[in-house]
Amino acid sequence: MKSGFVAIIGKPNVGKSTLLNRLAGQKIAIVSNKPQTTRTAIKGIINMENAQIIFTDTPGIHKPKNKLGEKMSETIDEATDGVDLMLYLIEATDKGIGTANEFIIKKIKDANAKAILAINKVDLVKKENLLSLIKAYSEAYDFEAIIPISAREDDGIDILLNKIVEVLPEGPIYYPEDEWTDQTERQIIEETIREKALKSLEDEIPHGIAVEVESMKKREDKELYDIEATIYCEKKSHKGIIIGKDGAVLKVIGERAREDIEKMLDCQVNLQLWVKVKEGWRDDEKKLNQIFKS
Ligand SMILES: Nc1nc2c(ncn2[C@@H]2O[C@H](COP(=O)(O)OP(=O)(O)OP(=O)(O)O)[C@@H](O)[C@H]2O)c(=O)[nH]1
Ligand SMILES: [Mg+2]
Repeated sequence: MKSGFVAIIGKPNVGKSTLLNRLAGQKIAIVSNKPQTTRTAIKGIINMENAQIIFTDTPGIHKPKNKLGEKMSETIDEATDGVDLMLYLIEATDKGIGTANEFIIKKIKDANAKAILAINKVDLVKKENLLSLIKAYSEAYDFEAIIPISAREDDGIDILLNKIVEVLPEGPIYYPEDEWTDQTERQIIEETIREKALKSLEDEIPHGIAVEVESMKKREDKELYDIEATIYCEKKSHKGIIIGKDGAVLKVIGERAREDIEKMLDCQVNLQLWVKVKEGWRDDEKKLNQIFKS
């Protein structure tokens, strides 16, 4: 039996959460085309015949601009501390290593950790374009393997998974087999709503959004959950945009979120969304502690 802890790390938007979901064969972490989608460390546990792997999806590594960013950085440090393996993700479209990835390589070097490099989004480039990237990275660190993949198109994932199992040590089963994440139902619902908001909004608004489930109750007379949640934003002008003309934008966010939540709970859902302004929450310790459960 092989087992161990694997941290998925890399720059924002490279496809870490998409990869976690693909490896697990189910949606665990939210995904969007906006950088800094993931804010906390999210575990995804997968059980194979001969292995249990505990993956942790982490926020994209970037220079913090506020307390939220600082918390995200701390989260990455905690999530990578003492893991058996770093699964380091870069994009196939990169032209070279670049300063942000040099910083990440230094982190891996300092931790003296085992690391596999996965070059994601190979669906966007010709295979021969990968050669120079592979050369540059193999000179930068002694990776256990460098594996081109497409998390979205399900290319190279089996090869990657086999390599991960190969590298992991012999070990016990750490989690019961029916446990697949460390997120609570409430957190998954909050993240689902945030994902739909990210997909419906542009510019700087998505970065300033936080979601909180206020109440969640199952009706006694009916197979139905009543869920109330608040979307926090940072400015009054943002509130108007999130709600949209005649409530149109909020309606779409709510409908899309409700569909996903119904699938997860396997039950009908009545979802009520509110939008509130909380200026500067990204520098507000109390709000951040709520998100980061500390
Ligand atoms: N073309 C292509 N796009 C991909 C692939 N994997 C992920 N994406 C897209 O890349 C974007 C970012 O994906 P995420 O999984 O949210 O990236 P992330 O690294 O978790 O991002 P952060 O949480 O912000 O750090 C999304 O639009 C994905 O659909 C891939 O293999 N090919
Ligand atoms: Mg992510």
